[in-house]
Amino acid sequence: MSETVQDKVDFLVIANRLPVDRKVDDDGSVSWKSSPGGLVTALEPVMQRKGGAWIGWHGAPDEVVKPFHHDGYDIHPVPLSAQEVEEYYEGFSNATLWPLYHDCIVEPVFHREWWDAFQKVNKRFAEQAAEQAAEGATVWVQDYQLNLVPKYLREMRPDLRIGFFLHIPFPPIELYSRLPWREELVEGLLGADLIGFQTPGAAANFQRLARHRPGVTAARGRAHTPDGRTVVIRDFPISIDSRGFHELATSEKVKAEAAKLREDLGHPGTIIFGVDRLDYTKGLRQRIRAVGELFKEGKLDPHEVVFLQLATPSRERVEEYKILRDDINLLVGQINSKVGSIANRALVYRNESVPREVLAAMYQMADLMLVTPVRDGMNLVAKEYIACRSNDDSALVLSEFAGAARELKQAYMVNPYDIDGMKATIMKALTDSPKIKARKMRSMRRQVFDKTIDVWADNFLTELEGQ
Ligand code: GDG
Repeated sequence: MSETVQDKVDFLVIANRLPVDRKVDDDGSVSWKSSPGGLVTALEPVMQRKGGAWIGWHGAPDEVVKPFHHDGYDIHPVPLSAQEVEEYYEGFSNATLWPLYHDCIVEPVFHREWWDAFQKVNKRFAEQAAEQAAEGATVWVQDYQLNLVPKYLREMRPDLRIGFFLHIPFPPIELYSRLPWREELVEGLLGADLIGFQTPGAAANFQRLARHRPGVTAARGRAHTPDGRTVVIRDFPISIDSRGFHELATSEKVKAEAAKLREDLGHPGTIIFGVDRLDYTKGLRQRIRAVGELFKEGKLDPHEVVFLQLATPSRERVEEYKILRDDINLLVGQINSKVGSIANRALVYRNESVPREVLAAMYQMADLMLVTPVRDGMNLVAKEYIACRSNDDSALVLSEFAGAARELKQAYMVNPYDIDGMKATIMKALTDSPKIKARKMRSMRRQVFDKTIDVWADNFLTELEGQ
């Protein structure tokens, strides 16, 4: 395959961020490294097969970066000014849509300037795609930051097949209706041929909303638009590269890392683990409170049990995230000052991001995994734990408000708002017989190894291209 950027391509992915990170070497030379997430792993082979391109922001405000070829496909960086990052990304995407789509856990902020920037940037992404797409190409738009792209792109290039996948939940109509620009956003999505959601519930919420548009009829997963098009509305639960994670977690290097980590934690009999972006949707406050109380009440012994919570820094310039960071620091301090000792902390809290190998080691060594979001589109952490942890004497405590709860039915389910209920379930998960736990783990493993990220991508693209 040629190393130069192609004029037109048959397959395009549009996402807020590119799948690569810039690396500046000591001599000042610039190179790009794949940022290996599940999405990139799933889509790379498809793009290579079809000769595709990825359109997205490169991460540096006020900088224009030329298109380049990377690992078998083209990269088209979309420039954003510092003000656009503030208004389109931190503002409208992460302080308006993110809380609104997560059931208004925190109050969404509505600013007209943010909305203007959101439209402008979405148009820029659409224009870039319209330029790069060959006649009849397939374009796959990712996530809420690009909610308006399907409509803009359809107007520019009616010949394209346009798919949209929403990685986060879609709220009920009563909450969605608060949005001053609700009509425009629904229209935005209806520009697609296929709109994918994480769960049937999210798809149903959108279908109900679409039905309210003048001239639109929508039923049984299909919306018919006034311009005579049919839009398919369906759930496609996302997954992970299960085998990749499993191989990594069972490699000698990662096993050694796990042994070292366990030693660093003072060789506890039981390790409870949680890992999340530091986000108010992830239920960290409730989870830490529940485990803290179990320690304080003596139901968990800090000489025996350690709770390791990793919270990856996220969206640190958005106000609500600053508040959350301070709250969690305080809560952790309060718990550790009452239980355990300096040498023997009950709660080990790390507000940092770790390399993939270290994360795999943590999954591998965790006897009990806590995944307790108050709202989550899917939650990949739950699936990653199941793929990585090879010991059958293990348990996953999972929030019923995570999309993953629909598939990982054998998990110990909790309502994260019910602190007492969560405490009781954690104790049950720790004390159930090895036989019960093994049965649950095996059943969840079957699910996670059966329904992988490739299956997700194949299902979506087959539906989109087969129409
Ligand atoms: C959105 C939706 C949906 C976390 N800390 C580290 C690290 N991670 C990785 C995990 C996992 C990913 O980040 C987090 O994925 P989640 O699915 O849990 O959550 P969101 O970031 O909110 O993702 C969500 C997802 O999109 C996909 O559609 O499931 O519902 O909200 O992969 O492993 N990775 C490394 N170090 C860390 O410290 N290397």
